[in-house]
Order: sequence, then structure tokens, then C-alpha cells
Amino acid sequence: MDQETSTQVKHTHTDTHTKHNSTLYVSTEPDSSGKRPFLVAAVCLGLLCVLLAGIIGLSVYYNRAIKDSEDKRNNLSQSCSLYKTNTTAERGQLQTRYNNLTEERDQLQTRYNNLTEERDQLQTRYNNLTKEKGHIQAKLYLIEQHCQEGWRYFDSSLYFLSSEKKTWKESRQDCLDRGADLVIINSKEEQTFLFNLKKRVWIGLTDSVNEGTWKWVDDTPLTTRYWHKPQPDNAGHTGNEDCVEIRTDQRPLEAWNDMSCDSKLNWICEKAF
Ligand SMILES: [Ca+2]
Ligand SMILES: [Ca+2]
Ligand SMILES: [Ca+2]
Repeated sequence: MDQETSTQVKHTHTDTHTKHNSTLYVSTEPDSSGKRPFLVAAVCLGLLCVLLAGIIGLSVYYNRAIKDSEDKRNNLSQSCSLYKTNTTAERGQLQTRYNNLTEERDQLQTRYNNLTEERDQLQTRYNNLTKEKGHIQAKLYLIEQHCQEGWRYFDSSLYFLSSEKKTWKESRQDCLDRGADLVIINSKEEQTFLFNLKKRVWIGLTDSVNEGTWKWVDDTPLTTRYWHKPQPDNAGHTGNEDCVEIRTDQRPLEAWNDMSCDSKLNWICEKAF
């Protein structure tokens, strides 16, 4: 039956171009021409269904893709936010640590400066002490030398007590020859020390330049006196007593007497350090 219809259609188609009667023959067959619109419609419907299914499928696919994309974006945004938060906190900690280290560095710098200053002061002190030690050693050496030659050491001075007796002027010259001078009495301790030597001795005090004006051999005026009253009386046998002795028969702080400079006595030289 289908083969026949096909033959007829094909025949009709051929005839359309050749014969008008043949066309009329085709249109007069209701069984085969009534199925075509349904077939076309079915095909079209099928295609539409396929198209619709495709569109729905694509729509679902794109919706899912968009949702995935949004999820990813949200996740990324959260990650960025977390990273930003962590970074800010870490930066804060680093800043605090930096500030602490800076403060510590400044404290160390200050301590270093103080220690440097202290070291310099100690160095200066050490240098001064080294110098002082050198001076003391030199002084000790000189004292030892002098003591070996009969000098005595008392309160920063060396004293030489003569074994001979000479006039005041000769006595002074002897002291000058020894690099010293007749003793100058500066304190009651020194006066007591000299008195305790128990010798009548010349000291470096005279009023030979101007009667009544007593001066020490270094030309300083007399301020502290240890005269035995009523001395000085300027009353020797020559009537002119211009040089001073320490007597041994008086009290330690009242022992001076003026005598004629030509008298011969022991003497005491003093070399001060
Ligand atoms: Ca003295
Ligand atoms: Ca006198
Ligand atoms: Ca006298």
C-alpha cells in the first residue's frame, strides 16, 4: 500500500511538470494526502520538544553555573576578608614588636652611652692614680735616700738635725747646700715634733732685716708664735738678738727664744714635699 502511494506521489510530481491531468489525479486521493500535515506537525512538535528540552537543559546548566560562580565569589570574598583581618592583626603585632624593639634599642643605647662615660671616667681616674702612684714611688724613693743620710720624715717634710754647732748664718748655708733651708714651723704638731728632738736648735726665723718684724726664711711673716715669755726680749750680751732657737727646758708650745745670731747651736733643716 505505502509503496503504491509513493509511486503515485512520485508519478504525480513528475506529471505536474508535464501533464495537468495527472495533477488532478493526485488531488483526488484522500487517503495518502491527509496524513502529511500530521506528520509534519509531529515532526515539528518533536523538534520543538527537543528544542524546548535543550533550552530547559541549558537554562538549568547556566543557572547552576551562575550559582557555582556566586558561591565561589562568596567563598573568595570570605577568604579575602579573613586574609585582610589576619593581615591587619599580624601587622598590628609586628608594629607593637617593632615599637618594643625600638624602645629597647633606645634603652640599650642610653645604657651604652652611660657605660662609655663611666668607662672614660674610670680611665681618667686610672690614669690619675697611675700618675699619683708614680709620684708616690718617686717620693718614697727620695725619702728612703734621705733617711739613709740621717734625715727624718714627719708630716710631708724631711728634717735634718745637725750634729755640729754653728752660727745661724752658717747653719742656714749648710741647709741651702743640702737643697733645703732652716725649718719653718707651720703647726703646733711640727713645733712639738721639733721640741721632742731635745736639742737647742736654730730655726728659720729672724728679725735681722727690721728689728721687731719677724720673718721666716721664705720671707713669709710670723703668724703663729710659740715664744717662751717674756721672749723675744732682744737682750743678749750684745743687746741685739735677731735669731730664734728652740730651748729644751721649756714647754713644747712655749719654747722659743731670740738669741744673738753669732751664737753657735745645732740646727734643723727642712725639705718639704
Ligand atoms: Ca714646716
Ligand atoms: Ca731682734
Ligand atoms: Ca732673748
